[in-house]
Amino acid sequence: MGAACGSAEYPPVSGARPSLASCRRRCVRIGPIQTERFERNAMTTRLSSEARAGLAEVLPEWHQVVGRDAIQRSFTFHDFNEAFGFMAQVALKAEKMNHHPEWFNVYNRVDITLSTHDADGLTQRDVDLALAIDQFAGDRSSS
Ligand code: HBI
Repeated sequence: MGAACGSAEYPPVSGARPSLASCRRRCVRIGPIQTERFERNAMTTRLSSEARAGLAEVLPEWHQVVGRDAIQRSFTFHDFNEAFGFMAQVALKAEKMNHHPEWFNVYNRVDITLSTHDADGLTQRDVDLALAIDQFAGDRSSS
């Protein structure tokens, strides 16, 4: 079955979405508690096996951490200034998302591990943050 507004599925299954009108009707009827629950589910529902199968394509530079449900990528910049500028961008984005990286920096190197602690594993939030991080790194970094 497709994801209804307020369902545990995140992201909703494409092609099987309810109409916007029916979604609005439900949300109006159920109210903000349901919306909050949807947000909570998005944060704490671990990635499905289908989503995991697509990870290598969506995030080719990220690797699965051995022995842990987390992904990791290392970045190398020209110097500390560039590495720290990148970290500042990531920090602002992370704070906005209320989703924070585990990271290590020495001089021009930044190692980032992503996992959702509240879910004890990978969620869509990690994928979203990893995509944003890749954009910040752009061509400035080699892996
Ligand atoms: N960051 N990576 C990550 N995982 C979390 O579960 C998380 C977070 N930042 C804030 C956050 N959770 C809050 O919801 C509180 O649990 C601190």
